[in-house]
Amino acid sequence: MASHAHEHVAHGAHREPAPGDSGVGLRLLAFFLGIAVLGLAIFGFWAAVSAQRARSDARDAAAKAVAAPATAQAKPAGGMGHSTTASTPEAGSVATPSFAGLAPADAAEVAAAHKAFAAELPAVAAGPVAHVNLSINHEVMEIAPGIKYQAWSFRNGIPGPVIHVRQGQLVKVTMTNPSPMPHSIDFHAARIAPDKGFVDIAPGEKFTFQFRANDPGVFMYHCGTKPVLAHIANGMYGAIVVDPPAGTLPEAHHNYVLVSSEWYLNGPGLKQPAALDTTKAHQMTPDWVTWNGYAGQYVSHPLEVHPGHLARFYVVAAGPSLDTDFHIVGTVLNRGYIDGDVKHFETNVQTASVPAGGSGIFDVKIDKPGLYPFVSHSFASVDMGQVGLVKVGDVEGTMSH
Ligand SMILES: [Cu+2]
Repeated sequence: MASHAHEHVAHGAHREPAPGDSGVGLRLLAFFLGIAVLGLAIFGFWAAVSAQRARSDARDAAAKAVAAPATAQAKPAGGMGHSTTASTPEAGSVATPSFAGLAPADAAEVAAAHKAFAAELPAVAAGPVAHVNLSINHEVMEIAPGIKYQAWSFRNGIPGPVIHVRQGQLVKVTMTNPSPMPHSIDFHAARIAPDKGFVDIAPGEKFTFQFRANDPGVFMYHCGTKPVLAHIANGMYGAIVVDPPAGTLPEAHHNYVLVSSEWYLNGPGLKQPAALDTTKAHQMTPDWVTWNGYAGQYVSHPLEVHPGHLARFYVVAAGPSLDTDFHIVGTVLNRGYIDGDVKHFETNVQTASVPAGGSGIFDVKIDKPGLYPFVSHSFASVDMGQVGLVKVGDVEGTMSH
């Protein structure tokens, strides 16, 4: 009975038209169609005017670019480097050509001699407080065999040092800035007012702040000084691993940290160091894409794993702008802790999306000895250097340490 009453009310509420209402319905329809036609006419007029305007803007921009190509390119950073960091390049600026894949004649020897960034997760900080000391550097770094870049870093190397702490530990960060411009540090692992913790540190100054690492997982840290795009693109990023209590994750035999990032060059970087091409960075058309800051370094120096042992990969996509589609060729990831959420995981993952500014923890056991490439399955990134090898067991076929 109650249901009948309900039905009745519902019916009334919907006001379905009675047969005699059809004339009213048609008039309403005609009215709304009339409004729609008028709207389309107005939109059409607006679109035509906009297109006309866009064409004329494009002509102006093209004329400017042709007239003054020199202003369109970022200048080498040199001392201050401010000229390379404009967040908004001049309207109509054009990117330098692609320098992807350039290599000197002795690239293979250079790659073999390069000391690979240590991907092994360092030991966890002991005691109740984890002290993190960072000193900003402006320095020329190699980002691919024979390719030099005017980089900014947190401590002699790109990415910055891997920080490894326990959940609940206090992280005390001391940062000095001997460089000629302001820098800062933004920890994605921290819950802290950014205007208190992530402040700009002036040249010559020292700054200390602390936060409690209450959220377990793996997180990005980076310089947050404007323009952030330039500070990240120049190398100011790293990873912090916050261990959950023992037993939360299965015990892994191998722990590797991989930070992906892309590089936008205003020159080849072969003879002279390249610097940032802001236009390329805006267009997200990198020249190089890397694991731990150097193209292909784990092809010549593979990450070693024992057959059948659990290997864990902590992956952070530093960007500044591209995501990483983590994939290991020849296997399936047993578990994917998406964005480093240690409480939940997906099983049997072929490719895991790691967003720029995000992360993932990936567990895999590989039984059969061999060489297994790890990539971002966005294959343009592979061509630009984002490939390494997992060497399972004692196998031949690549250069060793
Ligand atoms: Cu910075």
